[in-house]
Amino acid sequence: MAESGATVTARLAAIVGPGHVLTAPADVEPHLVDWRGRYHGRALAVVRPGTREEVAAVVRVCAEAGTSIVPQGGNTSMCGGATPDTRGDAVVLLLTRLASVRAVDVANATMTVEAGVTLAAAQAAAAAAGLRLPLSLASEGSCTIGGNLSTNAGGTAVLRFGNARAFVLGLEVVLADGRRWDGLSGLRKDNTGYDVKQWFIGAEGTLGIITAAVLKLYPRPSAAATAMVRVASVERAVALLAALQQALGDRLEGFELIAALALALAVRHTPGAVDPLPGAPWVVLVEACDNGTDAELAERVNAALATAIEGGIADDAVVAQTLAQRQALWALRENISEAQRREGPNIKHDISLPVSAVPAFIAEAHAALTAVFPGVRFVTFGHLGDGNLHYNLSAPAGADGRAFMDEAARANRIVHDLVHAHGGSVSAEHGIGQLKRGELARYKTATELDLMQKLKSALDPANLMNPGKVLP
Ligand code: FAD
Ligand code: 2HG
Ligand code: ZN
Repeated sequence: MAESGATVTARLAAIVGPGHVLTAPADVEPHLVDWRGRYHGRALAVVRPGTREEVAAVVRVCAEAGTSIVPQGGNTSMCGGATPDTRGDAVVLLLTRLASVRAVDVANATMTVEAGVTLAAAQAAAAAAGLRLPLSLASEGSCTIGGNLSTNAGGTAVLRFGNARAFVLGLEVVLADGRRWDGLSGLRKDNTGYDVKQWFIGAEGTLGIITAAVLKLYPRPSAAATAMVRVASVERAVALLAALQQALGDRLEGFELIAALALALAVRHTPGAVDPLPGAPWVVLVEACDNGTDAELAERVNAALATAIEGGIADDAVVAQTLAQRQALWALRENISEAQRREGPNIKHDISLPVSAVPAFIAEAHAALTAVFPGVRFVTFGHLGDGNLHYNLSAPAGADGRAFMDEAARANRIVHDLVHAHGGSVSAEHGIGQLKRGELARYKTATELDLMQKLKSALDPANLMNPGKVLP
């Protein structure tokens, strides 16, 4: 017979201490709603284990009681991945007390971090040891390593360093039955059979709980340069990417496209901000890093941009002269999500395409959406260097934003069918969560879905790990 909720919470309190089993509505509430405010769930309790042993013991109790578990880190998911459903019988497993950097191995250029360490804290720990963790997201002050790995997060330096997956050398996981797998290897080479850690990266908590990871670190560059470049069209932005890759090689770390409307929203909602290139239809934010001096790198970037302007690829550019100016340019880019949230609800599309297909996709999607939703506003921005756009839609000016959200399914169909037709993906970096399960059913092959389902059944036969997420 299933245990009562009260029995389960009492058993959990015996493991983590009563102060770490939250049931009071005011304590639980922030963990039941997602960052975008799209989903609102219920839960038996929010449980906050403080060690990997406690995580394992909590999972064992839940497995015995048939209680499902929703892992949560910083709760910054863009697709409701860390929000429980409305049944109210799951526990939210909050990992934020697993917050220690266990070790930094400078000679091996690795760090061992627990799942609840924020990305910003992990970056700071690497920097304190003279190294660099170049995974970078606007949410880095609150998102956690466990969440980053579980979503295989992307961000603004993927062009050079890859997604979160690329940083992982080892993983420590609590399995659905409560067993612990210690795979905290710091090896760059290890071909001893299946690469088990990969199963849990990007699994969004549906296969097990990540409790710690060994991450690859990089040397710290001594010079950085940031520029904002005005381009007349997306075609020109794509041409600029090729030109800067040719001119700067590996020094090019970030290449972010921003449409006029997205930039205007960021300017409006960023205190003290000014538009550096007023009237530009599109801008590109360029980030370059190198050894040597800032002045040498700035000269190289300036030369590359001058050539692009002379060649008619770009129209104008501002190159930051100081750290404060670099930060101001990046603040505009990083504040777009928050600015768009303040403007009201929006329909997000986190899509990726071959870079070469981006201009045609944008033209076709613009025409198709405008025909169905006259006046729809395109808040397009994203990581063009990776072919990843945040192709976000806001309601026409003056229209009811909530009513517009009711059109999400129709808008998604137009956008995602076009993405699929161009050989793209309907989730580039944010994952599936509960937002895109239906889309997965539509765009994945039956064979791929069957393999995913088989892995899920093998690792979580009772379907207790983050049920209702990812799999259709
Ligand atoms: P949560 O939101 O708490 O959880 C995310 C998923 O991982 C859920 O499915 C959850 O169940 C699971 N999970 C969490 N911890 C664990 C664990 N220890 N073990 C197993 N499963 C776990 N994303 C990008 O990729 N690129 C960006 O540039 C980017 N920018 C953002 C900017 C803003 C302003 C915001 C709000 C979000 C942004 N995101 C971005 C999305 C989000 O920050 C990332 O998905 C991030 O990786 C989530 O981390 P988190 O700790 O908040 O995870
Ligand atoms: C970013 O790149 C994030 O800023 C968020 O991935 C994108 O808000 C969004 O749609
Ligand atoms: Zn992004």
